[in-house]
Amino acid sequence: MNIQAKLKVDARDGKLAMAHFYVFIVALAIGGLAGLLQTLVRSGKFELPFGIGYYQLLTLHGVVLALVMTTFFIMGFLHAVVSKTAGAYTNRQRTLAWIGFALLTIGTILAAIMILLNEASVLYTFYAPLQAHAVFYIGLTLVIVGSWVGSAAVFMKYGQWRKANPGQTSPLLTFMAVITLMMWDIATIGVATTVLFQILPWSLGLVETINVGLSRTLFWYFGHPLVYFWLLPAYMVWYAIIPKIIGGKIFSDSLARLSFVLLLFFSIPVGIHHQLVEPGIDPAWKFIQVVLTFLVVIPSLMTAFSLFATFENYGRSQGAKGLFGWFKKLPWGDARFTITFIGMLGFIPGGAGGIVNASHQMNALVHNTIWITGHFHMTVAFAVILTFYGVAYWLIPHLTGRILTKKMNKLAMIQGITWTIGMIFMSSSMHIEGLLGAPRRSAFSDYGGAAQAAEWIPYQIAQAVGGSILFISIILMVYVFINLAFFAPKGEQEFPIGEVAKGAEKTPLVFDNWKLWLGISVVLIIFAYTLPLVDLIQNAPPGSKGFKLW
Ligand code: HAS
Ligand code: CU
Repeated sequence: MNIQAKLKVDARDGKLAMAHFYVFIVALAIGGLAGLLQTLVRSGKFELPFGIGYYQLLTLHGVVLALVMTTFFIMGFLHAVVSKTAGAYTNRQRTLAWIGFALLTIGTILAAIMILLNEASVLYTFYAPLQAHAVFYIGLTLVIVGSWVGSAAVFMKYGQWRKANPGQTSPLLTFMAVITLMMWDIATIGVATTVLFQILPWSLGLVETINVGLSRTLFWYFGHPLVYFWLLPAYMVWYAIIPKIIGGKIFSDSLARLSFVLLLFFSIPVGIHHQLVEPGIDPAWKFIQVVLTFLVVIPSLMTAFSLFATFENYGRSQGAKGLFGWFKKLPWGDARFTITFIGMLGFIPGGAGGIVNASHQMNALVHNTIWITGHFHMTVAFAVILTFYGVAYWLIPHLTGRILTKKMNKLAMIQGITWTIGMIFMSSSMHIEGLLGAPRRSAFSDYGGAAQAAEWIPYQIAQAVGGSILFISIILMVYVFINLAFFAPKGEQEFPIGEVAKGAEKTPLVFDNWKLWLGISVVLIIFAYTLPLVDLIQNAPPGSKGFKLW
């Protein structure tokens, strides 16, 4: 075992990470409740009390879960991982990280207030010409700026490590954290640009109209890499932490790094695959970005390959025989493993659905239907979140100096399994209902008794059943979280970090060559976006005034 693996995360950095996780769990509870109520409304059997609007609730659900819960978990996780693998933060780095946390929190509160006041029922996608109160946009901008400040702490730590260890390859998890945040920082420039230069002046009333096509394109320039900002931390766990939990080895350090570098290249110049049915973008650019989208699938296939190799190598080292004998040797009783593994499994249909979405002709069938909602629940709310739960079960006790007891491990297992059942119910019915033509982002309606709409109802009821099971799972999660944070017995919970298989190749130093990686990323972005943006500005139709449809 290397020395680092024995070290605990520095106590002060541990507090920093825990602060993020407290917000994570509150966000999960609030956002989950909103989700439950939505599925109940859409079942047609329930009406919201106290004049709460369906779209207000949907905005709360989307913002609180997709933006707030994920960002807080990810920033907390990355700080913990970097402090653990590259060494404790300096005071300056830690102060920066805390400022980042404060900005995230203030921004979240501002946005939440505007949603609760029903001034911002615009769904989570800042989608012009729907227009929210300016304070909502200011709040979300602070969330982004907060993540920038937090990422500065990570970059500084990485730079310090490089200086202290010349000629050495950086720790794998720190390297992955740097790529994740680099991608995020480049991506958020898009949404920051539309918010600062278009949406804010327009929502403040300084200008009358907005260039909708341009704003949406800048939004999706960010919106696609946003989903990889959720996925990459899960990949960090799959590549570098799960091997240790099962007692195996990382299949290849270089392959893991290469797939992260490819994700940096191809995550950003693909946002137009969300706009395949929008006017104003030349079909040639849609085609090019779809090709790039298929390239971003490759590192995920590499990930699948590498995970299978890790599992199989481990099983065979334990004497497994035959094609799938290794499967039986995996530690199925360990919630840290099993829950995460189910997440990986869910990513197979989740990713396959993404490939359907990205295929132009099929996109025409599924776009704006609830199939898409099914897709992103399968990816982020299933694969990614199950992985985050799996992390919470060892990281929270590690940071609070407690342990995951057998009893809590069992509860954690039930939590993961209820989540799985709930999500399978909900997400598969969404997929099927979408193929039957049911729209996304809409409250219950029988569409004047239309026969087609009647076909959707059984699936909507199945979604409500799934939503209810998911909510039970959230209650269990909150319970286990509180136990691990405050009540579990004191002890030392391991921070599992995998080692590379013996005899594997030495990682080439080129992986720490950021000029090269950033250079290629920027060239790809300029290639994929310059002409579409120029076109959207020069040939824009008259701008749109703001709409408040709620
Ligand atoms: Fe997506 C829409 C295309 C991945 C999330 N996506 C969305 C939206 C969200 C989202 C939130 O091209 C909706 C946004 C909105 O509000 O409008 N998506 C893709 C493609 C991928 C993809 C090509 N999406 C994700 C991930 C997400 C996510 C990841 C969140 C975390 N998506 C689209 C498109 C749209 C879209 C279009 C727009 C649709 C429209 O019209 O609006 C790919 O990256 C997927 C690649 C993944 C794979 C799977 C690899 C499998 C692995 C697991 C291995 C398991 C093992 C264990 C080893 C090819 C790595 C197995 C063991 C055994 C024993 C079997
Ligand atoms: Cu996308």
